[in-house]
Formats: sequence, C-alpha cells, structure tokens
Amino acid sequence: MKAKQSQDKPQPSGEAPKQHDLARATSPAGEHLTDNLGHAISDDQNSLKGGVRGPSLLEDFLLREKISHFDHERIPERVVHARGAGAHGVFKVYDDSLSEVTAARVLTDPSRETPVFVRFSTVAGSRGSADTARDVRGFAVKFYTQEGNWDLVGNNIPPFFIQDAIKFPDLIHSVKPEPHREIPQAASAHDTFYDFVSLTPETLHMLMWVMSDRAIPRSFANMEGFGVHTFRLVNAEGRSHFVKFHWKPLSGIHSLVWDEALELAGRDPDVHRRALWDDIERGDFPEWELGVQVFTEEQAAEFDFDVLDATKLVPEALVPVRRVGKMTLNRNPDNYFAETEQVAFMPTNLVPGLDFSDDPLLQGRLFSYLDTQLSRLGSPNWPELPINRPLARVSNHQRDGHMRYTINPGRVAYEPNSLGGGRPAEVSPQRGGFVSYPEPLSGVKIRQRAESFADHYGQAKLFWNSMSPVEKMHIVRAQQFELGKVETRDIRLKMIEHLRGINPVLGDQVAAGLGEMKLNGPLPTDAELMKLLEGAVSETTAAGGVQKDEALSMVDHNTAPPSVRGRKVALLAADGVSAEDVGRMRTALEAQGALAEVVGTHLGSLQGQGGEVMVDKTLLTTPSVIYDAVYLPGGSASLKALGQLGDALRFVAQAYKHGKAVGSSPDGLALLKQAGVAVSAEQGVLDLSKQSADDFVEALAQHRFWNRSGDLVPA
Ligand code: HDD
Repeated sequence: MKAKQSQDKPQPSGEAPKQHDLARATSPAGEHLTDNLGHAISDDQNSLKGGVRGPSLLEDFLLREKISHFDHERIPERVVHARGAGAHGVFKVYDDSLSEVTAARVLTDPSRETPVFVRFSTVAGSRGSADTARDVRGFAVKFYTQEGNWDLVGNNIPPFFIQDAIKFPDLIHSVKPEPHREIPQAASAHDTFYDFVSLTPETLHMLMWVMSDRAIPRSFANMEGFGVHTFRLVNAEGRSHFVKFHWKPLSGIHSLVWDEALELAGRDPDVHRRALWDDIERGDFPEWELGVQVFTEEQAAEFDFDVLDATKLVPEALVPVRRVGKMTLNRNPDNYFAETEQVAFMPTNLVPGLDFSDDPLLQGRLFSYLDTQLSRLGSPNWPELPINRPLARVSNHQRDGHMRYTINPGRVAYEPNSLGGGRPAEVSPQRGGFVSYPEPLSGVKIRQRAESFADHYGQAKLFWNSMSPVEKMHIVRAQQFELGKVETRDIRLKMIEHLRGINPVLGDQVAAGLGEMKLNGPLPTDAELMKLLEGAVSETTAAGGVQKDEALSMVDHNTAPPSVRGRKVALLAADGVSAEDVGRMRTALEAQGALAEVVGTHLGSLQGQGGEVMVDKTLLTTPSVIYDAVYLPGGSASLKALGQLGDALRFVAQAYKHGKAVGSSPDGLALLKQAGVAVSAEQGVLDLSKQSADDFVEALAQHRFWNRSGDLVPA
C-alpha cells in the first residue's frame, strides 16, 4: 500500500536517503517518562509542595524544567509566508535532454531520485490565519541533491509586485494589518495596500493575478508553481542560457469561488493543509511536472520587455514550456514544528549548473533569506537542523555559535593549513566546485531603474485579454469587493484610473460598483457582466507581440486533461437511503480516482434500504463548500427526511450556486425542486433516471458550470 509508506521508517538509506537521515533525529515515545536529562519521573500530576495545601517549593526541578521549556517553546513566525503546510517527496527528470544547457545533475540524470521537501504558504496572514485568504501562495521546494541543497523558492503566480528588492519592506508593510490597530488579518482589501499599489503602478500586472481566481486555489495540488525570476542554466562548457521554472499540477489548476473561500475561512480554515495531509495519507499523492522555458541572452535582447524585470512573465506563446521531470509528494511530516516550521529556504541554495541573473529583486533576496533565518531560528547553526541539513557532506572551518551540534575534532579551524593536512581542500570546477558564471560586467555605480523596466500596463493587459469571460467577471467582482473596503475615496479613484488604463470596460465596471460612474440602469448581473466583458480586450505592449496567451487561463487551458482525480463528492443521506445506490455511485467515482463521502443526518450508520450505510460526515459539521459535487442517492424515506432539513436544502442550493455538478436519483427530484435547482444536463444538474453514474462523473470532471442562469453566488 502506497499510503503505508508514511509510517514505515526508518527506510533503508538507498531508497529514501533524506527519510533515513531524518530518522536519525526522530525520537519515538519511550517506555518511561523522563525529564529532559533522562531522569525517570514518578509523579507528573503534582508539583512538590510544603504540605499538601502548602506553597510549591523552589527545589522542584521537575516543575521548573517543564514550565520553563513551555515558556520558551515559541519562535518568531516568518515575517512573510508565516502560514504554511509542508510535505516530503521525490523529484526525477525524465531524460538527459537538458544536459545540453545545464551541468546540474538533478536536472539531467534520469537514474536519480532526488528527495524534496515542499512548503506551501500564504503570504500576508499570521500562522493562525485561514488557508483561503485571497493571497499569493508560496511554493518553495528544497531538493536534497547529492551536490548540496537546491531551493526553488517560488510562488503560484509568475510575476511579482515589485521590480527592486528595496521596495519589499514597503510592499509588505502596506499589505500586512495596519500597524495602529492590527486590522485586517490576511487581507489585501484595505487602504494601506491600495495606497501603495495606486502609487506604484509596477504592481498592476501581479495585482490582476491576485484579483483573479488564482489567488483562491481549490487546493495546493491544484496550483501551478513558478520560480518567478529569470535564472541561468550553465552547461559543462560554461555556456549560459536563461531559464524560467514552472510547476504544472497533474490534477489540473482549479480554484474556489470567492463566496466559498469566505465560508471556508470560518467552516474549515485548515482546508488546504488538511487536503494535502489527507491526500498523502490516502496514497493519492499530489504530482507536478517541472517545466522550463529556456532561451538565450540574444533571444531575450529581442523581447520588448526585460527578462530581468520580475513583474513580467515570458509568455508561453513566445517560449513554450518543456516538461522535463516530475515531483511527487508522498510522505507527511512527522512533526510540524521540527519540519514545516523549522525548514529554511534560501534562493542562494544553488548547485553547479545553475546560477542567478541580475534581476534586482532576486539580488535582494540573495541577502534577505540568510538574514531572516538568523532571527527566526536564532543561531547561525540552523543548517544543522535535520530538515535543513544537506545529504551532501558538510566540511568547513565554520565553528561554534549558539546550539552548535556538530563536534569538529582536532586543532585546525582555518585555511590554508598544514597541521590538518590541508583539509578540507577546495574543489576544482571540473570536480564539482561551484563557480559563478563569468558574466562580463561594466557600468557606473547608480541608483536608477532601467528604461527597459518602464512598461507597467502591457502585461496586465495580456493577462486580462487571456481570461475567459467568467474569469474576467471574477476580477471585476474581486476588485469591486477589495476597493469597496478601501475607506479613502481618493485611493479608490486612483485605482479606477489604473484599471481603466488596463481596460476601459474593467475600469468602468469597477467604477460603477463603487458608485463612481452612473450606468443607464441597474448594475449588470454576473451573466450580463460576462457578456459585456467578452469582447473587452486591450492592445498589449511588453508582451513580445502576444495579445492573448491561453496558458494564462484556467478555463481555456489547463495543465492536465479534465479528470476527477482527487475530487470529493458528497452523497446526502438519512435513514432509508438505498445502500445499493450509494454503492453504485461510490464505485463509479472511485474507479476514476474521485472520493465519495456519505454526509448523513447523524454519525455512525444509517438504517439503509438493503443494508447499513456508514456515515463519513454529518450535515451539522460539513458544508457543501468542502465538496466538488453533490449526489442525492435513492430511498424515499431518506429524501423525505432530508427535505425537511434546512441544512440539506442549503447544501444542495449552495453547491448549485457555486457552479458544481449536482446529481439526483428519481427519489431526490422533489428535494432538488425545493432547493430551487432545475434539472439540466448541459448545466450539470443530472437526473440519474435519464443519465448514468458515469455521466455524473463526466460532469464532475468539468469542475464548474458557469452557464447557469442568474447570479451564481452567493447562495
Ligand atoms: Fe520571499 C519567504 C517567495 C520576494 C524575503 N518568500 C518566502 C517564502 C516564499 C517566498 C515561498 C516562504 C518560504 C518558506 O516556506 O519557508 N519571495 C518569494 C518570491 C519572491 C519573493 C517568489 C519574488 C519573486 N522575498 C522576496 C523579496 C524579499 C523576500 C524581494 C526581500 C528582499 N521571503 C523573504 C524573507 C522570507 C521569505 C523575509 C520570510 C521567511 C523566510 O524568508 O524564510 O526572507
């Protein structure tokens, strides 16, 4: 069983080297309770007192040790990306075809299986904030290669907000809760963020992404990942190519709708971390293909945008993505703090065959990550922590510091030395010593933005053009929501002008929602708005002549063929449900890799028609927003009982309003009607007396039905 892998440790080192390495530091519960120095404890219930009702004694070393350790068990949370979830896995390249452009063995040796640890995160919220906030997601991958660690510290959005690292503290201060009253948590919808954005138009391209459904992913497994910056690949002859890294999810890119995201923030704020954990425990391992866009400096010089500008992407229509390998996440951490919290990523972690570019945002990051680990983890010895230590041997003359764990024997801690036999010695580039790419440089010392970074609207237009009507509608609604929360009118007005600069219809519709433009009649409904936006396109600039890039849309294009892999379906049931129908639908769904859960009126088992039916969740604890579709299995007593429950009616109505597939046995049609849901196969509402369970599975694979009439959300 694949899922079992999680518990079976330690693994033999040849099979799972990092797992074996971590097992050396893992301490399962022992037989006897002891203090931190191994003294056995006979009573852990009572402190030592002078008389049973008397004061505690200072002498009580057990009390003092326990309380004192507790007092110090928190470390500072990350200044950004504080909330995250991690998993172990492996990466393998498909073949050696990249060896023409890089000497990195991790990218060229198909016989290698490189262990990885991945941490997904939101950016703005604190550790305890909700998973579904509208925000960028961090997508950080640590490859434990034989040549040392390589960290690809990316996001789920390919451009970045700013061009120069010197603006990063300003950007983050603007989006974090406002400092005088610490409001709002994990939200960009407030004055300081839009004040900064409105005065910093280089943010506009990424703002469009953050207003799109990309910023409310369905799950981590349904997100793309991007290295963002242009990096270098360097081959064995020392020749350099530029590269952009991509992660393409094999279960496709899918998002929530905003109303779902808001409800989930209350109903299950851990929804993403829980899904990652559950998928791995079940053996349904999330997978991504690594993609590369490789291009030469000469090609880059021809583009009408600068590849060193992190607010720009390289359209896939201009340089196609080659899928070169696969990453599989197959093991949950054993301890959140020791692994997910203490893991430390740094863009400076590189291996020979890779190098940086001169992107000024990347250049600043090269300083920031090492620096932040010192205050977060408290000592320069953090690379010795099990989750951070490389599989490659560490040997140098760095010594001492807080919590030094390694014991370096001998009298020599300097280089050059003769007393230590000259060891450890430098390694020549031919034998794997890292050399920086000898990029020719010349220039004057200057604080100035390059002219080639000046276009801030061109790629925002490309993104806008590339959206399907429903995706455009969601951007308009998101911007109406966000700016609707901005209290300073002047900031709202500035933002409307920026949005008009991207597309006049976009700007006008947002303006109308904010009461800054009068329309002839009421505000358009979602369906009307989609019609209006269909032809709303803008002439792009700084996009290599590309007007529309299908790869940017989640609806027009996806990273994997439509499938139901990992989708979750609720089967609503009460006593009297048809056990046969439940079994039939479960079989059809599971055959295609989807998951069926019986959501019942109570826990335990239901007295079903034809046998007992076990309940997975109840209507009280589980809302429709946890699921991708809902099915009403047969059994007239069951459906009659459900029809009298507000929770059940709401469940169905809400799934419908969120555009999800709805299926019903003939017995359930009355309940559908009661919930205001009309049967229509094209609109994903299936009557299973006319259609098969497989048709329902196919509808589920379409993910959402945007063709339903009227406003879809809120339910
Ligand atoms: Fe950053 C964390 C991604 C720009 C400074 N960043 C952090 C994490 C991710 C990113 C995924 C969380 C890693 C983890 O899970 O532990 N950051 C990015 C991307 C950027 C970016 C894709 C732009 C392309 N970051 C950026 C800049 C700076 C930083 C310009 C500073 C100059 N980032 C940090 C940091 C963090 C961090 C303060 C906080 C915690 C940490 O590093 O380890 O150093």
